[in-house]
Amino acid sequence: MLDDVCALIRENERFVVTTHLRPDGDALGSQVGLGLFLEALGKDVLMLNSDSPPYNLDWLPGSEEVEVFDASLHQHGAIAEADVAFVLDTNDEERLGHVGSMVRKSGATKVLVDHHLDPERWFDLFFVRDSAAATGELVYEIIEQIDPSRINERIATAVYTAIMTDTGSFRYSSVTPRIHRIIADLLERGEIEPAPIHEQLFDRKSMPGLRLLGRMLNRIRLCYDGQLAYSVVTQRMVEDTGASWDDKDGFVNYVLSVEGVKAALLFSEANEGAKISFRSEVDVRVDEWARSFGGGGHKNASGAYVKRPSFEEAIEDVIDAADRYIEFDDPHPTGDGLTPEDESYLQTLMEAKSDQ
Ligand SMILES: [Mn+2]
Repeated sequence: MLDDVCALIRENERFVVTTHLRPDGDALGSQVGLGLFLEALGKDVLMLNSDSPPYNLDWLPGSEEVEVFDASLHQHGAIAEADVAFVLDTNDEERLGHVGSMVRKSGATKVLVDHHLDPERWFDLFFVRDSAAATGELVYEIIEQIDPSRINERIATAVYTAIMTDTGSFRYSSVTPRIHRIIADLLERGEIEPAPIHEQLFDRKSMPGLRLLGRMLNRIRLCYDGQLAYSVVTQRMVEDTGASWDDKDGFVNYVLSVEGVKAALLFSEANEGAKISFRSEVDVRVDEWARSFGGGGHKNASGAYVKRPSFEEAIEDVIDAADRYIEFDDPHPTGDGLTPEDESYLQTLMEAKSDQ
């Protein structure tokens, strides 16, 4: 697999590198890291996406080279003439937007570099490992095998960003000593520092986004004896605060951070039903639960889009199914009065009302 990918890179000249819609840090970092590396080897490279980079990644050096698909002659030509097309961080044609069908139909050798389960079968070559912490880890392995001395400041920053964002700043269960050795190598060879990268990514929040966060925090509910928490982002909340839907990225982690909570959900109001983020602590799985509602993802981080006549029905159905997929501990024996969980539950209910 890795050997085959490296042989393809050595033997070919024209490359297209693409990634998924609404690219996140791993998607864009992996794409730019691999794209710049190929350029450093003297290859002809087109980095092409259906979506432009989100505002929290627009600073990433090299991202200005990523073209947004516009159906131009030059882009059609580059795809038609490409020897190799790399698809990164998604294994699903639809998640590539308009670029997907063009790449799939092209005569290029199609290579999937990814860490998600159940890839579609239309690729010619698979460099896939679902235990990889990030697609960026796999990109590093390609670079490492071919010529790690090419790692410069821009390549290091891109691959660092990929791995850091997909590991929740190096804290998920996917983080191994090997990941830290990779990061050490990137810091050394690229002569980069972590602090400015973290500042660019995490310390540029907008006021409307923070107000939306406040509303969301007010609406956290606990159930299953305080072991499951959920909250909502509604159309109305987004409009009232002047935030954008992108601002809710990462909100679900606050819901999971409540003490005693094993699994957390964030429901975002959609036209028919809800978009749902599932998160869980290390020894609890949410992927099967998400899959049972037509979604998917990783063990501790999944998503689904549940269609129902109303937002509330979607919430109810998903919450009701929780104990089929999660083993909750027996409820603590309760004495007189409310448990702390009940009290905070009532508190949030009251606050939510007065906050309407
Ligand atoms: Mn990823």
